Amino acid sequence: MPVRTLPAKQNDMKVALITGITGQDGAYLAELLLEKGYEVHGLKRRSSLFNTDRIDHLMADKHGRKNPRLTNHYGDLSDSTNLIRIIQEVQPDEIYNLGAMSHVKVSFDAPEYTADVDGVGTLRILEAVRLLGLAKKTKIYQASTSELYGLVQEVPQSETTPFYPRSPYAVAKLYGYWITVNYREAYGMFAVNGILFNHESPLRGETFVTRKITRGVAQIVLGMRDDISLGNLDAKRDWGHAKDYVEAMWRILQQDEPEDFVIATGITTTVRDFVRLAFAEVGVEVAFEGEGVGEIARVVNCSMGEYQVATGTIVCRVNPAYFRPTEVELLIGDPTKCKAKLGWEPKYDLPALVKDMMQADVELFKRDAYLMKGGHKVNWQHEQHQ
Ligand code: NDP
Ligand code: GDR
Repeated sequence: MPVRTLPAKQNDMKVALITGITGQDGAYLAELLLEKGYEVHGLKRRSSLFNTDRIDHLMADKHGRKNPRLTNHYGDLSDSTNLIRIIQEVQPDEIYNLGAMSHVKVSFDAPEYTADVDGVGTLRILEAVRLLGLAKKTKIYQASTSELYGLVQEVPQSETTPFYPRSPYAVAKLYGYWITVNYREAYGMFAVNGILFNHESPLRGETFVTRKITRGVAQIVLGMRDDISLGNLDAKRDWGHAKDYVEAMWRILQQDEPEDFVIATGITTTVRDFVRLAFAEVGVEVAFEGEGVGEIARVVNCSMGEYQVATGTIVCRVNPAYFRPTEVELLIGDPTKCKAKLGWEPKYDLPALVKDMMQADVELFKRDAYLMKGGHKVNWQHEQHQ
């Protein structure tokens, strides 16, 4: 008899399909659903390199035995027949549509692809469920975004705030939002939007600003690089922890009635202050001087013996290459509804999030710093930051 580390499928076990399972949220959500006893299926893109780093620990146990409750299927949100086949095979009770070209700045470079995957991709999921006769069985969560609010109409932003998207990404997600509402109203489907404000973690993609900062700060204090270059330091975001936000996604689908929810902390912070907090986490105090493209941050004090960066060193510069053609300046969400109806409360505040990310990135780069000191080359230098 093979030894199983996880129980075999039970008759009452819920089945979930996650698009975007290899992304930040997909990985945390898969972990959460497995803990809750679900059978989990993921939509995974074919890639020329391994792309399951974030979920490898869930796919097999330490002896290499496959997790019988987690199955990945090759597919793509641009491919209707593939989605129909997978949904037919899996017969999911819940679909979490997290797959997307999720980088706002990149969407200006690839607007048509972004519209296809983030906008029409949502339609493909909804239509597959309808065509397969699963409209009454399958609940669908659509990963909507605070980017829908775009140009400020009112603050804090709530479920009733008008949208004014400011990027091809946000316009594509606007379609995803409304087609989800439309299928709910037209066909009585349990199809809902979570309008999530920015959420981050040690698993965050390297080109989003928080992770770019925590990686850069870790590399600076480990002596691997001199500085980091960023774009708009004045942008304000309502940042939470991805672990808390996937819990909210799940709660949204456990409601009796299908409704859309804003998920946010209600606190907003500038990119500049995120930089200050990240350096402070490793005992380095920085001060900003200058303005616009001439703005820099210098080290004014180091309080931890372990990480010394010379006072006066410039550690952050502004590079207009990271500016966006149209920017979203201020996001601050109103979590009143999600707290009242979902009973959702984030466990992480911003300092706890920064601590988690900084600790992970310092640990991640210690080995590379050691190799560099020994004269070896490491491969982070050619990373493209967006
Ligand atoms: P990530 O960029 O980390 O993950 C995106 C996922 O989508 C990856 O698994 C990626 O696959 C997959 N994907 C990309 N293109 C396709 C495609 N054509 N077909 C199928 N899958 C595809 O994003 P997050 O985890 O941060 O976000 C999850 C979702 O939530 C996204 O839809 C995002 O737009 C939305 N969102 C995110 C917020 C945030 O702050 N994180 C806030 C609000 C909304 P691969 O690994 O192969 O690239
Ligand atoms: P955002 O996240 O666009 O809000 O979208 P990102 O971290 O990319 O940018 C946040 C803010 O920081 C400013 N910024 C920089 N951004 C990046 N990436 N790189 C830089 O060097 C830099 N310097 C300053 C940006 O201009 C912006 O104002 C994220 C994604 O996860 C979306 O998928 C999701 O929908 C929204 O959050 C909510």
